[in-house]
Amino acid sequence: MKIYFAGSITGGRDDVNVYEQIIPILKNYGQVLTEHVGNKNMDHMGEHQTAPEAVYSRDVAWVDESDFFIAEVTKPSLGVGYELGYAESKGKKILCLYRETEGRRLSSMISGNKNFQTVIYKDISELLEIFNNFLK
Ligand code: 6IA
Repeated sequence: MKIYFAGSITGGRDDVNVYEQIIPILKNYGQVLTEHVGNKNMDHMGEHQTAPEAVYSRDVAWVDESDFFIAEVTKPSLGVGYELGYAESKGKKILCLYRETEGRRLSSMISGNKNFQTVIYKDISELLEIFNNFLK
């Protein structure tokens, strides 16, 4: 089972600690194609050595070959939004994870899309049950 995990990179690395905790949990279910998203050494400037065209083609190919698409959407990211639309167009099974944040709201383009399963959580410990149900 191949899982594409999406999280903000250029959009800001505020939640990298969260991504870093989620990825090992997902690895219990299958292969996570995008482990670098949780890599603290990759800052908001991304992979400096890799050309944007190469990042784009590789990531799109990974979405194509993934069985499940999971996005942590608390920190808004253009790239994650694009990937979500792309994954939807490819008929992927999609889960969005969002932590309620005071003074902010999740975009209606995510919360209002019936093709996305959107889950609001407070603590990483809640995700196990969510993944058990989603990754069937
Ligand atoms: O717009 P963002 O950068 O926040 O988009 C993040 C999402 O796009 C993640 O889910 C990744 O799958 C993908 N992504 C964006 N940039 C990269 C990247 N390096 N390396 C890997 N995946 C990425 C960016 C390098 C660039 C600054 C030259």
